[in-house]
Amino acid sequence: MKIKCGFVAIIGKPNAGKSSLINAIVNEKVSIVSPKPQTTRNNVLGIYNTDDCQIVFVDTPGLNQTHNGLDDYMQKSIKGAVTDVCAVVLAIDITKGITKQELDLIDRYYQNKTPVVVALTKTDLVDEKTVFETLAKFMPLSEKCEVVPLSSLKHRNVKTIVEVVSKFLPEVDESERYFEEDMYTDKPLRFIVAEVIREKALYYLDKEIPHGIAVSILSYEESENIIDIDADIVCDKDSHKAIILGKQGSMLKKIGHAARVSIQKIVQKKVNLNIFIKVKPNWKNNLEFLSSLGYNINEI
Ligand SMILES: Nc1nc2c(ncn2[C@@H]2O[C@H](COP(=O)(O)OP(=O)(O)OP(=O)(O)O)[C@@H](O)[C@H]2O)c(=O)[nH]1
Ligand SMILES: [Mg+2]
Repeated sequence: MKIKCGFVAIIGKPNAGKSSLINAIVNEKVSIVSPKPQTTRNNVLGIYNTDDCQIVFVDTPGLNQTHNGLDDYMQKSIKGAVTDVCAVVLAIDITKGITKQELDLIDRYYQNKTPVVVALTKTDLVDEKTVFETLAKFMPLSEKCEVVPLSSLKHRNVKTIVEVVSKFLPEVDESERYFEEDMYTDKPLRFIVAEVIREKALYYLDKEIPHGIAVSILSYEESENIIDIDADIVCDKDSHKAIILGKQGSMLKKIGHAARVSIQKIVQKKVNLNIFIKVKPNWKNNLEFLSSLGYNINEI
């Protein structure tokens, strides 16, 4: 039997709603989400499987300028993601409007003959009039891209974007699926667990601190009824360590509790989670440490 099969990259500005969209498409938490920009740090796959199609969506870090080893890696991840894809989904937050950078990107992909589908995200935050007005702005671009207004939060039009994207996939023999049909991501659970801890830290911490942390899983032991996990939150400075810990450990407790609840939902098992805080100055430029986090620097 023939099926539609291929890779599709999801790109866009930080905070545009890319990770929320990939999670909504595969109906699983494959990529973490937070109100702070630059949440996603590496390419994460969300694999959409049906009997007659397999679409491998690639979530990417937000488009941004580079400053250090980690930023550089994040931007290279985007470039890596858009080579050899059947189509690109460009996520644009409808509450923010369209920028020149986004229009230029659409042009560039059009010239490269890479199909672009614009996902106008977060439509639940605006009224219908704004949706129509924004759609009207895309009318002159109808040759260059298709546009789907949607809400990942309300699961509105998520199916539609999958249908639109699937038009651009080649038909291949069923045996040529890239992944087994029951796989919905390429990342091991260990990685997702580390990311969920980072997600909660991003949620509770303010200012520059969330962007200065990494999460490293020290041990992950699964028995019949429980999973024991030890993890480090790694930060740059002693002053940050004090903030992450909070008064009498209150901040760390909040992060740990929220992470445990969320991890239990994902693994469907009781979880015992111990989090420690470590100071590792300049870790963002430490390539060996970045590799140990699962950011596969050499693969890009
Ligand atoms: N109301 C509403 N909020 C949304 C929707 N999609 C995403 N958000 C919110 O927008 C914020 C950013 O979402 P993410 O999915 O993390 O955005 P992203 O593009 O992956 O961000 P980076 O990884 O930082 O580039 C979060 O607070 C989400 O809850 C939506 O459909 N409706
Ligand atoms: Mg993201």
